[in-house]
Amino acid sequence: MASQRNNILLVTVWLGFCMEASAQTTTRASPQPTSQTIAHKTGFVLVPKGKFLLGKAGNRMNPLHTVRTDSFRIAIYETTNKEFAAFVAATSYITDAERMHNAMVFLPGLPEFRWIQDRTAYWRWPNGVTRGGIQNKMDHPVTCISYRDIQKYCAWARVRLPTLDEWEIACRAGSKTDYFFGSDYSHIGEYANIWHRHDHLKKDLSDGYMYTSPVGSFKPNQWGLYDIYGNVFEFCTGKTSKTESPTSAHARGGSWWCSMNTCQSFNSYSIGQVNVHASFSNQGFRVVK
Ligand SMILES: [Ca+2]
Repeated sequence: MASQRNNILLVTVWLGFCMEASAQTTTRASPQPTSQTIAHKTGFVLVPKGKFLLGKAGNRMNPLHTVRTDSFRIAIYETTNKEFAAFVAATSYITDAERMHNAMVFLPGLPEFRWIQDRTAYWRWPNGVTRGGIQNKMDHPVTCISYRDIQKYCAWARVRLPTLDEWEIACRAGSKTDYFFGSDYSHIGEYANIWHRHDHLKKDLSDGYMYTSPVGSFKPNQWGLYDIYGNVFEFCTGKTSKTESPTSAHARGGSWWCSMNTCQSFNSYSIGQVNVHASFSNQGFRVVK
């Protein structure tokens, strides 16, 4: 019970950060690589080294800041159930949710910001065993995996998570606005699987998917990256302050659960926060190499 309370607190804190981050309104400028330098190779986009202005004026977790980065390649798609299944088949890895029975899931009808702990949920049953598995969802992003689980996957696959800055550089694709497609929120449904209803009391199937969608189901950003917003929150490495807890991890881009009235994190600057051992059915990842 204490664990459940802690997880509820975690999601509340995490989503609270999302709300705070997304409440800011100023835009920034950032230089962008030319389109000729962006090459698509075997599922990755090459981002050349450069100097970028990221963040948002007034945002506590992600203020305006300039970074210089080396080139990196970032996956076009979020990591899928099929890819994670290959990792588990090769290593017999047992995830945090399987060991700790602490996965948090969502059901329509819950008040805003409330999720429930389901001891049966883990990546093969991301919403609990009574709500179906991933048999027909192998091309969906893997969920119910923790930040610690992802470190093990990345070591096996010889990839890594993007840093907070790398993720934002790739997300923005040279854009200077709150969204890579501009400042008009009304276009979000073209690019992202999100929650379109005012609240979460009833199902929302208005874009075809209440939970996750197959990766690449919506339009990509300017650099050809799909599901940068929505579908699942994407874990990144790095901290937002020197005093941050070592048990804190960050994820970006919002998820299928996020609506304009709740977390709002389907944008280029918001940074979410969650415990490194927590598992949610709206959290996943995208890799870099
Ligand atoms: Ca949706």
